Amino acid sequence: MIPEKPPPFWPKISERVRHEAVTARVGRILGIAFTLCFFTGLYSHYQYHPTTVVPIPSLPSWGYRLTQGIHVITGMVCIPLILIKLWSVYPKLFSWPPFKTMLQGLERLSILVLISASLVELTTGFLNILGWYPWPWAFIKVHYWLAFVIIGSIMLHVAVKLPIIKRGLATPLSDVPEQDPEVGGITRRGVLVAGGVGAGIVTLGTVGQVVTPLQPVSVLSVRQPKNGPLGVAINITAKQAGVVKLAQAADYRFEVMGPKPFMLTLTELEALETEEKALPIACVEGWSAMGHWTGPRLLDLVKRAGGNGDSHVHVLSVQKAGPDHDSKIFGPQMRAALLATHLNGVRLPLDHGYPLRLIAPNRSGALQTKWVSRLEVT
Ligand SMILES: Nc1nc2c(c(=O)[nH]1)N[C@H]1C(S)=C(S)[C@@H](COP(=O)(O)O)O[C@H]1N2
Ligand SMILES: [Mo]
Repeated sequence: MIPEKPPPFWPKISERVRHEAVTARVGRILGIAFTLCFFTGLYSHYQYHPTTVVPIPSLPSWGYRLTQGIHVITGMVCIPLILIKLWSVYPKLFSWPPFKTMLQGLERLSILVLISASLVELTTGFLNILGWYPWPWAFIKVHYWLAFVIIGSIMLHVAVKLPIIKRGLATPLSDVPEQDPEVGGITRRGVLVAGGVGAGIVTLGTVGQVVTPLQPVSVLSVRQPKNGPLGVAINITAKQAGVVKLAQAADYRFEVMGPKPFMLTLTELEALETEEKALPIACVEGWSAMGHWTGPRLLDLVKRAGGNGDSHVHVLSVQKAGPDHDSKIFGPQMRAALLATHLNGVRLPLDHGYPLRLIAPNRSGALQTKWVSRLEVT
């Protein structure tokens, strides 16, 4: 008598449901998500390295909030999508011998580059959102250059596979078997639903960090945008930045260097003419929160120091080190910026940059320097 085999631990997946019609469709969504992620990423990179030829506009004020929200959400959605895509071609990845012709060998090599670069890009991007950098290399450089490697290998991949992609997209999904009756196990629809639910959870779980009314469902948001003093999140506290004493020092002076340099005490600073603006803080990590900021216009201070609307301003804080301890601003952003003393009608809390912080429209959060003590106008 033949002993009965125990049922398999994993559901058996029929080879027939790994169909090019499925791969092509998942690939199309992945391609759209990656392209959006790529261009919003390039824009974000430009925010940090703008040129005088094309200065960053100040309108719409929520521009960076939108583009960086899209960047982080599309990037996260790529994670479940790439897993389904890999599932749909999985046996092919391990087919043996690795190649029959030189050309085929090169093509498989390019796929290896594409997959590994994408997985590194997505996981490190995700860990960066968590504020965790467990590697020795410079995140931004690697994240930036890998994106080009990926976009290049995607274009190559699409060009090589174009006939199969066309055939796959032309095949109606209803023609693809749901399940191999001889094998049983998980159905094609089952895999797609699981993937769709995964992508949906990721989107809903993060979109609330940009679209604040959806914040309660955003269980995956690392920083809840409204969870902080005066309903605005904190990226780095005064304690973490090591400025608790410096920012509250009795001898604090605000210095403006330029053709006509001047210096103000805290009392003089607080007596300046002010303006109020509703502007978001939009962090590179994807969260953003709206605030009502009040303070003197940067341009007024620049003019008083002998500069004008075309001046470049280096904004420095009492914090002497750290990646975001200073920033540079010019063009429309500079002309629309405030040096805020108040947030939502209240004197700035220490963690939001007391006594003075830069806030400009359509600007990356990391460049909204807190604890400002000095401007250099050129
Ligand atoms: N001096 C200084 N300013 C800074 C930072 C910093 O590390 N040091 N972090 C920046 C970052 S990354 C963000 S997102 C915003 C967050 O501002 P908030 O903490 O008031 O929300 O502050 C910016 N200003
Ligand atoms: Mo940030």
